[in-house]
Amino acid sequence: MQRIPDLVSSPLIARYANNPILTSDDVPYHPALVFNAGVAKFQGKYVMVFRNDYGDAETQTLLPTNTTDMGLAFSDDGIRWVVRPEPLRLLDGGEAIRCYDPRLTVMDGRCYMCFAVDTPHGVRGGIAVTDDMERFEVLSLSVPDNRNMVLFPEKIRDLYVRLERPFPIYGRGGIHRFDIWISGSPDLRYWGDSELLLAVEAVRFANDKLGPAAPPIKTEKGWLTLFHAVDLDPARGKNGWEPFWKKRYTAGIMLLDLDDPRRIVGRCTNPLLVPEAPYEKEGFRNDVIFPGGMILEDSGEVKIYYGAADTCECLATAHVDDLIRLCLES
Ligand code: BMA
Repeated sequence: MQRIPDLVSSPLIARYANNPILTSDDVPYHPALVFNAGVAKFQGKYVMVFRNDYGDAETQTLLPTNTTDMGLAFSDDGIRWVVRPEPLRLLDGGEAIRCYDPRLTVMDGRCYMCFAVDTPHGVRGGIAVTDDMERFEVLSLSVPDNRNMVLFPEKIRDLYVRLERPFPIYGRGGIHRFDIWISGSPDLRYWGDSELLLAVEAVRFANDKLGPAAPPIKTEKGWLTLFHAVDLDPARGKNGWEPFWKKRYTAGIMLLDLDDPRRIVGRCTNPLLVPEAPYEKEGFRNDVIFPGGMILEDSGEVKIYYGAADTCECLATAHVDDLIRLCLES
């Protein structure tokens, strides 16, 4: 495996000065970790669904049962959040052990949520829809192992489109070599026409796996699309709360063709955001940036929401024109 050298964030992106924007202290039911949120503008407010993991931050331990659920928060400015007193109820019964890593897409006035579901028979990718952020109807669950699904905010050539990240262990030689795929559906329930979109070996700051990040946003030049990229370095050893953690998660950015998102129009060859701030470098898992939400404001500002160190939720901003230029010129 090729070791990836030190990386730096693009100068075109700025971290919000008062990061993190959401931590476990903001959540009334006391999770130990709050991270990997999906964010959207819905019914006149910013809405956020975030991941909660339970345990004890003082002793740096999680509950042995790996207890995880998702919480809900609302905001008027996308920065200061009011958290709902109870976590969401999504899948009760069946094989679901836990649901996590939500991504939100507003389409035709409804809010869709993609999420991962752990089951005893593998990880499934779920898609649910809500009209009130309280009752969710689950529309589909993939076969295992699949996750990191994100929905485009409109149909393209009459089909709904999603990005996803299956985990083909057997077919990739028994090691982590996981890529981003794209699929279409007439109804958000039956998915097909699946194709490889971006392979891990094409990204020079990854040597392990890739995954879709926030749902793409529409721009004049194409679908602006974030992804996460993972590199592994066996020398990393003890890192974070666990006995060892050898991965680093960075964020990359690309532009997909508006009429045919299976075509990459441009991609920045360097990462957009790399763990550098203390809240990204140290936490439950050190050196993790995991974007799950991206909002294009009328001013041209793009808000990027990301989980930092699997511990808290953060915000970074950039101008949409700069992000497009990064994709087209590097
Ligand atoms: C991935 C997912 C994310 C997590 C990341 C870093 O595989 O489990 O939820 O943020 O690892 O630990």
